[in-house]
Amino acid sequence: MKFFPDSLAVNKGDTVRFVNKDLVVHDVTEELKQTWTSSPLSTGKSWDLVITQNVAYFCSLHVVMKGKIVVKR
Ligand SMILES: [Cu+2]
Repeated sequence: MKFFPDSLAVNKGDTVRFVNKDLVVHDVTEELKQTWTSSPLSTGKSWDLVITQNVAYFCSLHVVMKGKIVVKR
């Protein structure tokens, strides 16, 4: 019931893979305006995101689950 790690620094253009290792369904949704979402990911499913800018995200199914990715300078 949490993103781990919940903060990550990557290079611009890197792909981040979110893997659901929990027993319940989660998603990855852009936090500010919900401009994108992974759609629901069941156990064992993964979803890739190419990082072009800093992003804050959350799980729209469990809104306390939050994380962020920052682009290294
Ligand atoms: Cu969730």
